[in-house]
Amino acid sequence: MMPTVAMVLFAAPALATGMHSGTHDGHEMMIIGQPGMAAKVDRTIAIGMVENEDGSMAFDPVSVTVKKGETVRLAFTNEGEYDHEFVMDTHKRVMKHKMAMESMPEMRHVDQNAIRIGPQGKGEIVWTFTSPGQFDFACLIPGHYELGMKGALTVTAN
Ligand SMILES: [Cu+2]
Repeated sequence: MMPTVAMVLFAAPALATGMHSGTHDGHEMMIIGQPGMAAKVDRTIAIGMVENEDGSMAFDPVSVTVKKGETVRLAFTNEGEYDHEFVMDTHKRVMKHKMAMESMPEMRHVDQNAIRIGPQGKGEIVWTFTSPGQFDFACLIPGHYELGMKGALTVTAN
């Protein structure tokens, strides 16, 4: 397990300014976890972003299972001809983010739990999963979710 040093660092300014608990400089403590250190990576999971001939889009694989405390390199390959993104969060927060993206289509994620990748591009997120539970991942570029770009992320307790 990673020590929760960030939690301590975030607590004081949040209280001092009356900001929403856990928010500091636009970064929130997320229940799904926190950015991990490359040196601590336990394993790599390759995730493709795929455009199918029938017009549907998908992640490959569509479900990912990790363990609480595990640091994983999520290695993305955009195999298509459009930009795609990956965001992982609670279902509720993914849906909230989806609505924001639909009202501001040019919005770019600056969140650490998200990445946007151009056609034929590659990218990665190194992440430490800190809470067991059921989470979503999705591409929230307008229309892509409906075309199939969503998946399930399970964090097991051990
Ligand atoms: Cu997409």
